[in-house]
Amino acid sequence: MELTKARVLILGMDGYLGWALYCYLRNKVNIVEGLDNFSRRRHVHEIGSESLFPLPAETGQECRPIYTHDLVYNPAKVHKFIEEFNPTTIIHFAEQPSAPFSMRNSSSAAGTQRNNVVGSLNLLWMLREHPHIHLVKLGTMGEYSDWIYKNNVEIPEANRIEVQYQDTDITIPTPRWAGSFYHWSKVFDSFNLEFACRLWGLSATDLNQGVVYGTRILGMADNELTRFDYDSYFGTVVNRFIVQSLTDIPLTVYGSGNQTRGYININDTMRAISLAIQNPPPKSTCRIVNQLTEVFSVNEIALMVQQLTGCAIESIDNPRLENEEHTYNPTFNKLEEWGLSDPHKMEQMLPSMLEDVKPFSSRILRDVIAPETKWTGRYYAH
Ligand code: USQ
Repeated sequence: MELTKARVLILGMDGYLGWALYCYLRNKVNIVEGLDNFSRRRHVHEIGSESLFPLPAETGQECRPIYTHDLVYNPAKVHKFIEEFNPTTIIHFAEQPSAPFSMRNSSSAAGTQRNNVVGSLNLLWMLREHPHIHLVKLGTMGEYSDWIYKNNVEIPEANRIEVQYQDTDITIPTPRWAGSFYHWSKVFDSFNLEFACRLWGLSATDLNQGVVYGTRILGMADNELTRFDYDSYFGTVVNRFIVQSLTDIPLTVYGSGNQTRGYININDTMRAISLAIQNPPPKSTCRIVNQLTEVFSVNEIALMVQQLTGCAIESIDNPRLENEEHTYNPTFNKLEEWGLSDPHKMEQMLPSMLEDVKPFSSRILRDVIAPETKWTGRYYAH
């Protein structure tokens, strides 16, 4: 599909990626509109933090052009919007994205799975009536587990794998095993998505994204920056380390720091999504794309930030239940096949991130940096 002909609907347009995508696409596609239930703002507020970059109010003159809708509590209203707008592509970001938030208490865990799994299921039932719409759904590399893909075994970029079981070659769904109730919600989503595609002839792209980092997309004006979280719940590791380097708090490396993950700069996330829009899969297909461009351990990232800023690094008790020593060998060929060339290098992006963050250093809340929620259930005492 030509990008200039695309009619794009972004679900979750008020978020870190949603707002950036709107700014990225608005002059490239035929039309882009967006919905949000503004739950991210409420959750970040609930844990005592705020986006480092100030956000416009939800409503009023200066607000973003976002319609307030909720996939869980009022799906009929979203369905009506889809029928009237008639998109060619729906980008589904409308999910609670934080693993630590989902491990905080029963209400956060249930809220995460309700929002993500039920919201996505409601969307799939809407698309049953509109199977021509290409659904681009944000998944996560965290659906795969280093517990399964150990000994340097390749993480596939496919829905199915062939294995030998009891002397017979069989094809099975790609094994997944998550490490938080949030990541489990994405696993459940993926299985529902594939089932619905086969059932109703839908066409979907499940973007299994690595950890995204970055402060802005190219060309974004200072007064339209996307939200930027650095607290222990909603901040991802690179964004957190950049902010921490401006405080006297040493970089919070959890455990040994040898946990290794895939990473992607926010600009490349935008390019990858725009390539997904241009290359819809055939009907009845749920296509898996592993969306990452580089692989690092937490220690490697901490050292890059230290080299840039001279900040201190401290290994603290790991609040999560995760392997700290493991191999990591993901396949990620599709983005390159589509033409995503010369992806940004983290090391080269860190200096500009630091410059973007510095003007807001007086807004840094020191109390939200140390992790509060422990995966095993006990809270850290502060
Ligand atoms: N980590 C630290 N120190 C910190 C924060 C994190 O050592 O201060 C470590 C974590 O223990 C983990 C790694 O850094 O091993 C990544 O943690 P993260 O908080 O940056 O990312 P994660 O919880 O995995 O989740 C994020 C997004 C999520 C997305 C996922 C992609 O919040 O929405 O699905 O990245 S992935 O990690 O590939 O599953």
